[in-house]
Amino acid sequence: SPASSLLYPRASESRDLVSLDGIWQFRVSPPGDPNAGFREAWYSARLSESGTTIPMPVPCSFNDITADDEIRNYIGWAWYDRELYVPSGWSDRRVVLRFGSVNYNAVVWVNGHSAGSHEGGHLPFELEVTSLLKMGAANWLTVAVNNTLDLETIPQGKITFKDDTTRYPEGYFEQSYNFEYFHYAGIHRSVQLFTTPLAVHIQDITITTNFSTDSSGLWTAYVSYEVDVVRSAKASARSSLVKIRDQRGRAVHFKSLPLLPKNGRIRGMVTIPNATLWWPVGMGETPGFQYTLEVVETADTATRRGGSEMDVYRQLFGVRTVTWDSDRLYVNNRPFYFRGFGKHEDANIVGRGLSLPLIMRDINLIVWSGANSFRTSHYPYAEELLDQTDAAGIVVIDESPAIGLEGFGATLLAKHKRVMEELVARDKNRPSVLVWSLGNEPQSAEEAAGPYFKAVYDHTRALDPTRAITTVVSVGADKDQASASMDLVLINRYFGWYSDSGRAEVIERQMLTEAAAWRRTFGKPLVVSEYGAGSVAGLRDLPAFIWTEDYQAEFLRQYHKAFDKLISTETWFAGEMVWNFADFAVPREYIRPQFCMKGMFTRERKPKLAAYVLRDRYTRLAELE
Ligand code: GCB
Repeated sequence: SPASSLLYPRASESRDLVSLDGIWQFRVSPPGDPNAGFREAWYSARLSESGTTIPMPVPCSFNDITADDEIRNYIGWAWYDRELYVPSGWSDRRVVLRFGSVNYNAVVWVNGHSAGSHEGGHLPFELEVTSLLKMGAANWLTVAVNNTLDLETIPQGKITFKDDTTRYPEGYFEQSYNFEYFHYAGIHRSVQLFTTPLAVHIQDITITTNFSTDSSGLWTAYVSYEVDVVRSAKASARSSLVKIRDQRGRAVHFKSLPLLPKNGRIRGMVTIPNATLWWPVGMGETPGFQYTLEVVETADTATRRGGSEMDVYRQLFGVRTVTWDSDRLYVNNRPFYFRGFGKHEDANIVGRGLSLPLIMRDINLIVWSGANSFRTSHYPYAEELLDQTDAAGIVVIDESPAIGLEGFGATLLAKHKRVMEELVARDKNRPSVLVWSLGNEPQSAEEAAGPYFKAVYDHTRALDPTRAITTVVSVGADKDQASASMDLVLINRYFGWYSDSGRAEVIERQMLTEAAAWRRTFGKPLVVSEYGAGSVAGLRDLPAFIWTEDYQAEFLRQYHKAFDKLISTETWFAGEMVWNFADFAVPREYIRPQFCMKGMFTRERKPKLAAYVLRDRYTRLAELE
């Protein structure tokens, strides 16, 4: 199954990488005829031959690029295509087409031939296209993207047809969502072609780590690895090497492995004496320290050239452990307190599209604020961002796109399990990911939510025994059916905003009462994963008034009073994450003015007053560590 292999596409001496990012051609389906492209086989030639196209950047959301309301709010099949050439030297290579993320459904053709499809935004997929590409000639690549959400997609949405033709045009429908952020769509992350040798390739690598310490305080690391190797029918194994390199590229370990006669999994364990551990920022002298596991697989070929072929892949990893008990989460046996953010992938113009400048700006602002963590609310974020959290020692709660779930039927469960497989396959080697979040704010008071979340938990636990698992909830402790199966309890609370709006004076008491109730009910570590108030940047008042920067700052201070009490009196209060890092786009609605204004930073990443309040607190908490 494709989910078992999602190694990041990395060039090496045996692997070429070609980016297909750039300006593609684009068209949405004609109004009222969503299947026109399939019926008329738009993929059988260049898209521009079956109708008008417009240029569209990839990676990017298509919504905010044009001045056209129809494209901003488009729901249905949107079509992309581009031309591409392949180096002639690729004729004896295996070629894989990889999409970092397409939201939501993607169907792909190469030169008019079906190459495969994928359901679900925010996670990568690979299609082997070796036999579909023409070397030394123009090729064209067509992608049909459908962003329609219903009760059997993850996340869910609803389509309501407005049948009253005295009030709505023929065929008019409304897409609604089980979530409160703008439903950006399109080819959101990079599209790449990469090659491997034909005779042999490294399909997957899984690394887990442990360590011991001796009387002189030196660490010995134990690095376990599994390498999935695939050889072509006629090839035979010649050699299999594993090296571990430190950050300066020095080989600290070298091992020649026994040869596998057949395709399959090679397992091994190596010891690194005097090892350097991976620590979260603020917790050790080496935040974000990583090693590289280098795998070299060589096979004798029976091809016309004879000889042998070699595949090389380099996988970063950190040496660290994650454990938990009924009080806290521990990194390398030391208790970890989350001081973090809820975030979004969201920015002007690019929407949810990959933006490296934005990623670096956000990482720098997170570090500036003194935070040590964030949650990928409400879907998996770009791998390029997680490369930076690994390297900087910023802890990640890695959330699936399962937000606002309801119904909890068998089809949804199967898809949810599949999403967790893809997420774990993609991020399992990342040291910064300490927790899997199965989803955010499901209708977890429904009876069916109990067995449903237990099933998703068990499935995820079997995929990865090494990380904590949670589901972020918003119903009351007396009603919630999900948290009983989780390792950590994460709750979202909006005292002083959605209840007692604008009344900061009741926040502290309510937060303390609430925290105690969750502890009493579940006896597990508790993290407040959302609390936040909207503010319009520049709107000020004294005394503070709802929607001003002053109220947002005061609102935070009141929560912080409660958190400080919990920190000093309770062993089980495990962290706080403010909602939200930055203002972000929301659907068409009247309670928020185009954006959720709860950011510490504006959507342009300029600080509001609250950013300084938070920074003072997080830096102080960091100093106490
Ligand atoms: C929540 C949701 C988050 C929203 C936030 C809000 O509880 O988890 O997605 O953006 O509230 O601002 O309403």
